[in-house]
Amino acid sequence: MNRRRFLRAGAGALGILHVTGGSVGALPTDADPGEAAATQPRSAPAGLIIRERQPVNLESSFAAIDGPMTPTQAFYVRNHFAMPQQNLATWRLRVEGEVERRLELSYDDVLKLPSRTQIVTLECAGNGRVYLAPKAGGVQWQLGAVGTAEWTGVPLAALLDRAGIASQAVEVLLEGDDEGEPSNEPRPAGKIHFARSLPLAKAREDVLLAYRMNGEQLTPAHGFPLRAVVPGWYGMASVKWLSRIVVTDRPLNGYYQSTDYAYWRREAGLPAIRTPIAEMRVKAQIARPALGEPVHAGSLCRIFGAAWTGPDAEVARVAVSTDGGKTSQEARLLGEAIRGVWRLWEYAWRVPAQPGLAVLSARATDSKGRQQPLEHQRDSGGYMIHHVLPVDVEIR
Ligand SMILES: Nc1nc2c(c(=O)[nH]1)N[C@H]1C(S)=C(S)[C@@H](COP(=O)(O)O)O[C@H]1N2
Ligand SMILES: [Mo]
Repeated sequence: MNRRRFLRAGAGALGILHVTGGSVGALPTDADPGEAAATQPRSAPAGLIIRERQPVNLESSFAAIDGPMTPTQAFYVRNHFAMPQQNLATWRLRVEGEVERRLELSYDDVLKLPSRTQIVTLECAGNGRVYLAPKAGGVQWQLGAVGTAEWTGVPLAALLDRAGIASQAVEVLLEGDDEGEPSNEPRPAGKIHFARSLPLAKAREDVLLAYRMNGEQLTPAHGFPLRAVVPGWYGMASVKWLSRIVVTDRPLNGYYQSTDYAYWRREAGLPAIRTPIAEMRVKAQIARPALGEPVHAGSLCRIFGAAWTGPDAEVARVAVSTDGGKTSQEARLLGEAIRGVWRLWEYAWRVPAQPGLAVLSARATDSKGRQQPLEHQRDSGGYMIHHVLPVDVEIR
């Protein structure tokens, strides 16, 4: 399915349901407009909320989504360190380790390779962290550390083929050019680069090394000149400012897949295996009405949002509840299912005639039968937050 059809499908479907009497025309641009206003300096890029200044961490307003694609200037930014200066004249991408031929490519060399264009949704593994109780450390994201863009670049598989993978290869390490001192213990001494390792099978399957985002040159914040895009995996795998690829003959256990971006997998009921976070978990988010947003008594209110899951499945259904989870109804899935891409959905809610509070929730199930849990799984720490999040709205 091409981009134009995808865009038309999403945008067209969004226009079908006409809401009368609701407050859709006067929506806040963030789930927590008060806080957004307080933390938004004049220099903030339009449509983004500052979560951290140094390093820069910005989230988009999930309540403001109005179609399947996230414009680049509204796409969340997640940085662990200061953004590295990149000089195209001296920039090189190195491919080394368990390969037959080491490669060293200039930016022009990369642009000359056969390219592919693909729509992919990225979600930060910490998206939704602010809603955890007890609180988890880290950037306090609301719903906006997720977005969907069209990426153009070189398939990682093509580069690996050029280099020639040795038979003993098992993982592919992607290293970014940014560096700094990580914060969580245990940690290595001094500065390290942001880096993540992928199993060889995933690296060869569908990973893209992108230099364009939404039809334009990749911006510095999103990894210029080159970044990985790993479909269906949480965002930490999509290494920005990519400068080195190392093929390894054993699984790596780097800081960003053991201390950080890892969780406790249980074996015989025991939290036994520290496991790197990988595939996205099935999840639906309500964009509108936003938290605390008033809706008109007796009106027809359009509840809508997006849902996504891991790379091996599609969103099969989204069940919407307007009574705190007692009963639920099927939402209508919009557009077409594309693996690795979120799917917008909507539900026409007849708002009760009596003023009061209503508790809305959405619960997604994917084509592999996986369903969102009702509670956060504590072994995941502050990551993979995909439990059902009720949204309180006021009926006026
Ligand atoms: N080099 C580098 N790559 C990185 C990061 C980083 O800090 N440095 N952050 C990762 C994380 S945690 C996420 S969620 C995504 C965010 O991509 P974005 O900033 O383009 O939205 O980039 C990933 N790639
Ligand atoms: Mo992330």
